[in-house]
Amino acid sequence: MDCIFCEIIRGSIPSQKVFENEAVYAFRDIKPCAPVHILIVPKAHIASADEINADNADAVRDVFLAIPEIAKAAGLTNGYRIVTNIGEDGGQTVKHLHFHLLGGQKFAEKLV
Ligand code: DGP
Repeated sequence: MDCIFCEIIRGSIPSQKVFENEAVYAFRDIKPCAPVHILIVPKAHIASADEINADNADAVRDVFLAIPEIAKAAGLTNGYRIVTNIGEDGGQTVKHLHFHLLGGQKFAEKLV
């Protein structure tokens, strides 16, 4: 399977890793949209949040357990935003479930 994030997790494509455990990998986004822009991905290949089910939901749990540690290590003591894009209308470009951790600024726009 051709998946750029699986290759990043394997190390065959280089990345600026900020966190790793047995289930989760986190690295700096190549096109940052904020002073801190980290991608947090489960190591298991899941195409998007639309593919989450009872058999693979642990991957999401593992990601969210890692988020506070990643945010703290990035110095985000005043809050941050987590975003996941899903499918065409959601603007997803990489078909491996990932969560954008955005911070280091106060976001002016509130989508929701
Ligand atoms: P999304 O549009 O939600 O699917 O986000 C995909 C993000 O992945 C986008 O912000 C750019 C980032 N990205 C794509 N290719 C690479 C890569 O090779 N390395 C890194 N670090 N980030 C990448």
